[in-house]
Amino acid sequence: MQQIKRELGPEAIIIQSRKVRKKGLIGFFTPPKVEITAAVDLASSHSKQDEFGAAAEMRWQNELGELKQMVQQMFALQQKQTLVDQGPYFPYWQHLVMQGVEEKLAQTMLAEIENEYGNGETLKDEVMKLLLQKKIQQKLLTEKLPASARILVFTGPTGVGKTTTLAKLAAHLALYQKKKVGMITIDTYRIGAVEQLRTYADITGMPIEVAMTPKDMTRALKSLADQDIILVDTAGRSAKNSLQVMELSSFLAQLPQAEIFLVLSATTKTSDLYLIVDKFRQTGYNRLIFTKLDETSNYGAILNAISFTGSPAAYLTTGQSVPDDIEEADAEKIAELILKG
Ligand SMILES: Nc1nc2c(ncn2[C@@H]2O[C@H](COP(=O)(O)OP(=O)(O)OP(=O)(O)O)[C@@H](O)[C@H]2O)c(=O)[nH]1
Ligand SMILES: [Mg+2]
Repeated sequence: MQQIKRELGPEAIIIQSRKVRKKGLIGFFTPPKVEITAAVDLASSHSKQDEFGAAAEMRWQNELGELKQMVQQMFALQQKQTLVDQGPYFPYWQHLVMQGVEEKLAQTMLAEIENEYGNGETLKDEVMKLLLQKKIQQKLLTEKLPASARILVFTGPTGVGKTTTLAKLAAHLALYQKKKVGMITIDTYRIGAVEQLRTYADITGMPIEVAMTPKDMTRALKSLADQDIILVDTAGRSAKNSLQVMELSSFLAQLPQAEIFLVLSATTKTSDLYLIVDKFRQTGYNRLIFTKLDETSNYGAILNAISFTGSPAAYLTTGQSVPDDIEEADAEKIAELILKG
């Protein structure tokens, strides 16, 4: 059988075998021989080989894919382990994560520092702190309001401090920049919302308009035409209610030139912030405001939201007091907060 397979290949089959003796007397004294007839079905052997080849190739490709994935996972794990579990930068990573900075972002920042400045040596603690401060600052986009800004809209989830922040900013613009400030509210949804803003308007003597519909917005804007700057308050919308967010977006479509703030609370957990910033994207917000910094000691969510959206932060608010508890967003200060906790 081995001889047949050697000569004809693994597909060979035995068709016939028989014992043969040499003819004549001598045949009785010598052992019988075996005569084998073997054949190969070339057609079926080829197609089988093709099948075998295709299946083998697929198996190879699968195995190769699995192997590639394994190598990638091992590489990622190794990177994480050297950096996080065993590496000298573990305490920094741990601190950032405790501050609410997303694990991956913390890891990226430390890896970037190591690549940029490490030269294969462990960086000293003082140097590391400075570099980390710089790195966080780099990721924290902040942007002041352009001088040309005329219509400012405050959007965001419920209860984050939109109306309060609007009132704080209105007072600042009027007091320190001597601007003529007008207010519009489209929050006719919540009982007392109009009154809340009207109270601020009355105290500061600013004109206020209420817009019930997107069309009404044009009228409200016209009646405030002689104001330098107009602040628009909107109803808090749940990121999980698509209809509410769409309705708000159609209102804002009437204000193509507006600066749209997405107001976020620094106390909101990162996974919820991601949902909010994604859902509100259709409103066209171009700046973020973080409120209630006084109510948390974890400032990582601010960094996460900025780096996730790529939108800069314009203001931070640090308490309920109108108009005092508001400041322009400063990357250096936020980075310090994240580092000091
Ligand atoms: N601690 C703290 N409280 C704040 C801050 N900003 C606003 N608040 C409070 O948060 C609560 C809600 O504020 P609002 O301004 O009414 O919030 P809103 O986003 O307009 O709420 P809705 O219009 O209902 O969606 C109020 O009690 C504010 O005083 C802040 O920076 N720190
Ligand atoms: Mg409000």
